[in-house]
Amino acid sequence: MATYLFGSLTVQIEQGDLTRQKVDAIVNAANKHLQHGGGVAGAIVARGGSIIQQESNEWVHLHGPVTHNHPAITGPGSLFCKYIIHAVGPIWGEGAEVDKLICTIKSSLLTANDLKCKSVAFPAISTGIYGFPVKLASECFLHAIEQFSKEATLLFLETVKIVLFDTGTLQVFLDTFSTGL
Ligand code: AR6
Repeated sequence: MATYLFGSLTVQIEQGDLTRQKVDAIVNAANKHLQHGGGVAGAIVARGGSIIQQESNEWVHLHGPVTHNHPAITGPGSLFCKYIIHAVGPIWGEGAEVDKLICTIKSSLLTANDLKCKSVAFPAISTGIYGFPVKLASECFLHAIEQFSKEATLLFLETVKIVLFDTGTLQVFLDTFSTGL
């Protein structure tokens, strides 16, 4: 695990499985209809239970499709967290992907803070099925976390974990956070 400080915010980057994280909130890499079929979303429902899909369906029924700047929130099912923040990253090729991914990450951080979470864990949103290049995504994470740590007032959040499934993605994120932008 590698640790980086952004003001009072600690960022931990490690290899692992998001669905096993003991944090206040995990962030899901969702689609806008919250149909959690594959990738990390499928893994979350497989481990946490179908109640997560049911609560997600209710959320979309009430609020409509999820946007980059307004993630959905559900309970954790049987996972070891208090909340799941369902964030929607951009699909590579749809346009303005960098701005959209930064927006997705910042809005998830804000949501975790609004929920008074002390810790939140992210996957590498958009870099799987959505095809976003990993290096550019790692730079978006760095940028979004830097901006959030400078802009946010009344910070409940203390720890941001970035949990990466494979060694290659882990190495790219470590390089980006070690050298800066
Ligand atoms: N823990 C941590 N990271 C994981 C895990 C896990 N258990 N499983 C996969 N990853 P993806 P996206 C990594 O495809 O690109 C879904 O169907 C994976 O290796 O989950 O935003 C949704 O419902 C990759 O690095 O998310 C949407 O339709 C990263 O998580 C769509 O995929 C993100 O990959 C979203 O695509």
